[in-house]
Amino acid sequence: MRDKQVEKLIKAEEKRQNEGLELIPSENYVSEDVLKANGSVFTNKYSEGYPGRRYYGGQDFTDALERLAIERVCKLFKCKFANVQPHSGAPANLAVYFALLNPGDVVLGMDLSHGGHLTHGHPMTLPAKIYKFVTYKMKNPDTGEIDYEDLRKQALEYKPKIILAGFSAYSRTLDYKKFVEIAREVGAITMADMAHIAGIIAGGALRNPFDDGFDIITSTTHKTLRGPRGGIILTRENEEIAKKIDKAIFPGIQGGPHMHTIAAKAVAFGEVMTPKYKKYVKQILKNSKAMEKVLHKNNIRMIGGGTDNHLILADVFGSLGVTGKEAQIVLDEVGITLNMNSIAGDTRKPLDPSGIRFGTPAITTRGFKEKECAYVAELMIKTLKNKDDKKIKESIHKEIKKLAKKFPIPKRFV
Ligand code: DSN
Repeated sequence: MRDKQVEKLIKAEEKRQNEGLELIPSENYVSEDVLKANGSVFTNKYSEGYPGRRYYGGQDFTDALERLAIERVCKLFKCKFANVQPHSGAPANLAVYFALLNPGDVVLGMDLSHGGHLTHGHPMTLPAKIYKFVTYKMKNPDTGEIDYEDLRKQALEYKPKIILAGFSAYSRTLDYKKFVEIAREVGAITMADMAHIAGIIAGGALRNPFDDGFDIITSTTHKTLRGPRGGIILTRENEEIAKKIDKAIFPGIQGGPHMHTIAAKAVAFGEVMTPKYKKYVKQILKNSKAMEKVLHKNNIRMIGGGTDNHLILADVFGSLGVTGKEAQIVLDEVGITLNMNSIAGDTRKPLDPSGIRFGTPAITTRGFKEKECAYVAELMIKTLKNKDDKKIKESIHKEIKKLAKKFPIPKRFV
């Protein structure tokens, strides 16, 4: 690379990723092929519109590429329609709202402090300025069960146009059938934001909301799907909804699609179709169970009482007297990256909350099995219990580096 300043930063980031362990549950490593497609000459191309109806010339190969990505993702999720143009998860969600709602219409989604996402109605977001968001919560944060009775009550009271299932910090299983039943009762459309677990669903290890009758799924493509940073919107079977969503993406909220990202999405979807990927997602779940077991053994409180998916939300302040921010910093020092996170009913502020959120997608990509994951959980707890002991932290850092070296980040998945 001729730009030495940027090259130096890329190399430094590469070293950080190689030598540390990535436990942020929304991060992962992509294959060399995904990187190659993402850095391909499709970067140079403008393609406003959709296959067969573009506004610029020179679309000899973009149409075939976008059709391929659509065909693959529809096959993976068993749906009829897909829009593969969203630049990421937030525009994907915004586009669904824009497509289906009028200003002031109601969306019923999961409360942020109970695991929902900013784009599900946080007051500082654009959608929250335009539409009305009401929220449902867990009945009991120690079991993670959603309060479906209250969800129904709110649905009957507020008559939402969209009922939204989905999360970024929830570790249990949602009862999609119940969502659909309630939505049908009040005439709402069902939307599942599956950004965190889309890959696990596509790989067959978690239930697909479409199998229970959900209308729409949105997702990012870079988490468990192990693709480029991007988004998708899937529609199970309703063509009218799919057409509205296409219009909402372009020209509604986006201009030219990023065809290089769509190329990388197509490659990632191809990788997700392989038997190897199915094994990978099963192992993600086994690995988070192994970490859960260690936390249980050490009496660390987990929100939801444990995990059914790839992530764990632990109340480190309540259990160890270490705040989420302190935990994030001290774990970073020993080479483990994760993120501080608010927990349900948190009395602390979001920038120094009570919890940490971590997960297994990235370390599973590296080849970690239950044994290594349990060991990492032990090392995490040891670090937190000895957060001011330089010597112990140094020895843990050495262990982490050793593990990272033993399990290099793979470049090929197929
Ligand atoms: N930032 C992503 C996450 O970490 O969950 C979702 O927005």
